[in-house]
Amino acid sequence: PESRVSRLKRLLQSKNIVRILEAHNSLTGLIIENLKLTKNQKFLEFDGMWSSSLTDSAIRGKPDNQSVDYSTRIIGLTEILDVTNKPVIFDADNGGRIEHLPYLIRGLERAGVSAIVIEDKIGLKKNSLFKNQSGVKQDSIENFCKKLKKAKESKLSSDLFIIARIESLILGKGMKDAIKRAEAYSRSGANAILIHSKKKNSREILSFAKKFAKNKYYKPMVAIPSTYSKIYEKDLAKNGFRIVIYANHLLRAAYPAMVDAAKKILINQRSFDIEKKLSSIDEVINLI
Ligand code: SPV
Ligand code: MG
Repeated sequence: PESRVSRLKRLLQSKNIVRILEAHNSLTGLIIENLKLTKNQKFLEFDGMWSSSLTDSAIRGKPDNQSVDYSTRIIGLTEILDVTNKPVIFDADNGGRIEHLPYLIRGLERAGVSAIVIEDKIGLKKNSLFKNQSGVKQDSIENFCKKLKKAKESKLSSDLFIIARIESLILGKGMKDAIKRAEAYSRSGANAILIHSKKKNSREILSFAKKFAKNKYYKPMVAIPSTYSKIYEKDLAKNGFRIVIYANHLLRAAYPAMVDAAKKILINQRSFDIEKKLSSIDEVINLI
């Protein structure tokens, strides 16, 4: 676990931008661990995994509102860690109550997580990509900074990253508020700043990046381009983003494929018709 904790920091020292993909179970962890390609003589792979509250909830058929508790998520995470070596960034929602935070941080650190993302929302959690954000509240800057400091004090390893996630743009609080928070969170010890946006294009996120890159308290920035997915990694990197998280894509790829297979078996009342679209049994056996 200790060497895995340090791996993200080492990757950030050696790469322009660190490429992270969502893993919601051991099988998806193995895909991320093993997939290696070359394109135009360039070697390509994912650098690590995102443990997403959304997909961890979805695979359990529950809403992304912390109905799935941390203990359950850590059991799933441990299964992924059992069969992989790449670093993991854990989506900790708002980190829960400040009094409980040290135990969450220590538990995740002991498991081998490299970075923990804590977001500045309070109250019943709603996924940030939901259209209707009514009733969602943002924490005060003062309170959230206390949380960040507590998280920082609780960890043992200096290499474990505490990433502060700003929801100002999601909640319509504006760019000024986002920058003010980024500066405050950075000063409170966040190792990186995740600025979230659900705009269809990257204008908003790049406008934030341009401003924060010039700030005296600049820290590496993290992007989750789920809605503004046209942006290339190189353009994120150019603007000061050091980590890109593809937060839900393996689940979104698997779900329609599974529904389609189930439908075809039902319609044809046999499975022969979908054989061509399936992995062979051999492929599955050899994978594990
Ligand atoms: C997640 O993957 O659970 C995230 C990213 O927190 S988002 O769904 O965009 O809020
Ligand atoms: Mg989440």
